[in-house]
Amino acid sequence: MRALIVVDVQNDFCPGGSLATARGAEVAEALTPFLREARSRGLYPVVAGTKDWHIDPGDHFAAEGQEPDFEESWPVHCVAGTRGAQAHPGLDTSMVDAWFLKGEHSAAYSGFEGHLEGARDSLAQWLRDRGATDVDVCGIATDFCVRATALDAVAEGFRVRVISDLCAPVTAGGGAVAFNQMAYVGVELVESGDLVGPNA
Ligand code: VGL
Repeated sequence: MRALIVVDVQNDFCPGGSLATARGAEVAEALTPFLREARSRGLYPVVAGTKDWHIDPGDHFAAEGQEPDFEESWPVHCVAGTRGAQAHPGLDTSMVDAWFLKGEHSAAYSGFEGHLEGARDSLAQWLRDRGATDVDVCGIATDFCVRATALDAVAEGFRVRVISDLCAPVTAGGGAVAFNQMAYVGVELVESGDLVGPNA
């Protein structure tokens, strides 16, 4: 069975947010019809969403008065419970079965570092308990949390595809490098039209 992981489609990673990607809102808005079509075709019996969910993530946030380097230190973003941490309204959250939160007290790029909202279950266990052997990954940001989640999914033994047009990068160059790195470890790169289009 193949599950879908929707990575960090949150307001702060979309235009208007504190760590906006150029294509974040576009991805959120494209995900909703994709998910409706995919689920109506029975493609994804389970859909997991991840959220960056920071309380005090240490040096993941640039220190006050310091410039973030946008590699390891970042503007304040996705603070637990704030609007910036909420799912982007373009995403129909009724399509997501469970949310996994990550990064409360340190940087956490991979959804596999997270835990089920209100519980302790890991994403890997939750997926296996539901019979998932394969996962598709999409969301934000291609070059950080999507990449880390896809690489961990491979390491956890899942067969992994990334839906490239349903991902938004921090930088275009970083996104291209990330796709290469993912492909190198065996992630298959697909496009949403291959999965739900008229010729799918
Ligand atoms: C992310 C940078 C910092 C992401 C999270 O969701 O990809 N990127 N924190």
